[in-house]
Amino acid sequence: AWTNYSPKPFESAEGFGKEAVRHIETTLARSLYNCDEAATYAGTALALRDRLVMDWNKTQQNQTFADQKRVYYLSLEFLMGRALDNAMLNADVKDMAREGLSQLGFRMEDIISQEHDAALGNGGLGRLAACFLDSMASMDIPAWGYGLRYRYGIFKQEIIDGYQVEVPDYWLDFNPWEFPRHDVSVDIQFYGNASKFQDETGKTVAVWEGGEIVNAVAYDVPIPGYKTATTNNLRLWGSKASGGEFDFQKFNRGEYESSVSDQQRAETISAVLYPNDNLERGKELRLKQQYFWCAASLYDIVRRFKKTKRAWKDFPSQVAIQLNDTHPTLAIPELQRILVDLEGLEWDEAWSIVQKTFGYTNHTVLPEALEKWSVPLIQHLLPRHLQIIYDINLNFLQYVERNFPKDREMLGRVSIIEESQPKMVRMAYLAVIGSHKVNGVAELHSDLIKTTIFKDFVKIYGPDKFTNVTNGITPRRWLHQANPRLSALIASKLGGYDFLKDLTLLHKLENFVDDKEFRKEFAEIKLANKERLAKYIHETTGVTVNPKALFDIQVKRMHEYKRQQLNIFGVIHRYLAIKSMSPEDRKKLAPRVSIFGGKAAPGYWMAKTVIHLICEVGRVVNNDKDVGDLLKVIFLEDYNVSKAEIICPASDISEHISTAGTEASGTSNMKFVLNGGLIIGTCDGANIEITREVGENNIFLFGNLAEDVDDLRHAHIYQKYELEPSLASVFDAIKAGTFGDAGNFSALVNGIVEHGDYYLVSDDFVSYCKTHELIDEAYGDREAWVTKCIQSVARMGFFSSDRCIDEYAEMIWNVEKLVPT
Ligand code: 26Q
Repeated sequence: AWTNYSPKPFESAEGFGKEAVRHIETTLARSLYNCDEAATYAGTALALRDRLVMDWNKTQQNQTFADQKRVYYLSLEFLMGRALDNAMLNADVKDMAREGLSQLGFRMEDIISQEHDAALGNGGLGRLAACFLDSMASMDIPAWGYGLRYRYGIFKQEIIDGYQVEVPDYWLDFNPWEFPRHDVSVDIQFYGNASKFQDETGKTVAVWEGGEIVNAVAYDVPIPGYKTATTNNLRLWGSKASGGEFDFQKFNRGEYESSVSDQQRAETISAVLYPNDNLERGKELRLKQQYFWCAASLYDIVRRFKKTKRAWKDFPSQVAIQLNDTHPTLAIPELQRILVDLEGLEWDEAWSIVQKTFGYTNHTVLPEALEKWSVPLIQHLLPRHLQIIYDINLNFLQYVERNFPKDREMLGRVSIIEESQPKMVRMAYLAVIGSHKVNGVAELHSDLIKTTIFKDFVKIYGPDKFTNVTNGITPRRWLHQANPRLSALIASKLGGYDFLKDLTLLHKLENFVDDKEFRKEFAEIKLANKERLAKYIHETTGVTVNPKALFDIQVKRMHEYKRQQLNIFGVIHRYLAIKSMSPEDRKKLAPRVSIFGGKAAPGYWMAKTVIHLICEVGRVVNNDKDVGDLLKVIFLEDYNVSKAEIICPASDISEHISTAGTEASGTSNMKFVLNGGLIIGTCDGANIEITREVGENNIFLFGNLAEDVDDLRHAHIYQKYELEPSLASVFDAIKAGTFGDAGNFSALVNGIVEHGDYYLVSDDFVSYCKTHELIDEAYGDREAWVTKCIQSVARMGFFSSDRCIDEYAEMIWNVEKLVPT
């Protein structure tokens, strides 16, 4: 427990400073005379790391000897952001370190910002995995994350002449947070042939031979919990050629080039994160990444289990594996293969172990995001796994046939194999069949998967296999770290920082909603956070924005379903309104800053078009003398975790405006409200539950409901309809070249006017604009506004990722805490 947890190896600012200096002089071999911020960051990180490592070793030793169940969270993405600030706060030594750094002549903020984000993820799914790691460690849950050690994380985004340009993110130059474990390595097989034969006893056995071998090397990252000694492990696999640097035999035969190219081919597997968010694109390398990581992780997990000398039937009482989306689904046939082919278990016994071990989290209902791999590709790369998948399917379909003899159609619908040309393996179905629980990530989403993509499976398995775990965020990073002043204000009223470990305690803030001093301080903090963002905007874009204006922010991956286009059309509508006003009327208007940020997948042309439109509108509006402070339009380059930490505390309104039924949950909605901002949003994902918590008066909802989306889409195709005049005038302005060459945007406009408006922008446009007028009005009554914000913060307790982890631990993993001793 924290109470008998003694901080070592340093206990004072001076002690910390000495440790940092020692590392700068010895570990880095740098003279203090040319010690810059980069070297100081390194020294600080290494000093902190020393104390982290002590707790880490102890935790791992404890977990090994405790002989209780562990959770393994398999995710191809961990969007960690920076580690230093988080590690200092979790160990509760930030103030000490700040003092130590200032004695050395440095400012804490400058040192923290030296660190490169660990950007091993695309967006929501990857950040969720990072929040879960923080919560599991903070709650003393014995858990490991398993992922890939990408040499290049998500690309860096530059905006050049209003267009996105992708720049590689080489982040491993200096990474003090990872520990290479060259002694922990696994050979992973690809390609080759699978065959079956009868052994002496007449039993059928399968062998997988030949092909190529790639070596997986473990890199471990410590995950400290908040105010606990528990420090869990994140194990990332790097790929390298099997048998060392390069093939010496080839080298000696003079085949130098081909031995180097073998090595490069192996290293390619963990070279780069696929930059698609919510889009499935079947490339062989992606499938190789998936198998490489699943196989290495399972080998590791099984090896650890075998050391306990327990019977195989105990495996599910020692191991819970959570699949973060379908990306790790190959772990299911891989565990079956290990148990049957390598360990000699009977098929049925093995399969029962497999099903009890896995849980599967679904993050999407978008058809284009549902993972499918072609049968010929799997046959080529993983011939034995294809056999196993076919056997799993056969058993499953026989079971369905026995139980639903009258529904012949069902067999084709639920088969893991889609009978297309070529045949495809439906990974989501395999994940459902191989798991004991399937969960969605918000109530609406969990209901939707039961009535759409997994409808037949609810009939087959019954409704209890399907459940909901509404997403959450870690209050340590997203309140305490991103908004230290608000965190301190809350602590001053609640009598300490306990709320950071039990976020429901925030409800006590309601007692202070009429407290004048508290309200004033709350409003001042928001303004200070807006000033910090305004400064950042000025430094990075050159545009001056008024911190007193209403900050309206939409930051998230660029995607048509998230509807940044709806937002920018609304901004154009506002611009046209301002232009047509008399100077007197303009004086009555509330000034606004519309802020956008987010990356588009490199091949997603429509998303890039929306970025370009936002930039062009910004260029025109920000330079229009008629407009002045009334409207500014900003596109912030390279949105990532560390930028989110500056952006989220600075919003008055944030936009979560996906077409109803398309956003599984959303998690930035939670970050913005927790930081004292309000939401404009559709009835989608977690917005619905946020509304239930904060109250309808504290959120600005608009737009059509999920249940009406099908009919509306149908109407667009089969009925003639008139474009709303307000949206028509926005399109007229675009077509007139107001924002540069109209041809640049014709596909965007035509998608709505001529091609069915799939995301229903035109259906929601009028209510969207009306709702923004309500927001202007509400913001005019600043006292009432502050009340809404405070009430909202007070009611956000539900959205802590600690609550999610409790639910997973209880309903899905059946795992107990292991409190450090
Ligand atoms: C799949 C195949 C090949 C290449 C890439 C992919 C791929 C990669 C990333 C598919 C999907 C993703 C990411 C999905 C994602 O981030 N989903 C979001 O998950 C959040 C956490 O649950 C939710 O809050 C969001 O609503 C959901 O969009």
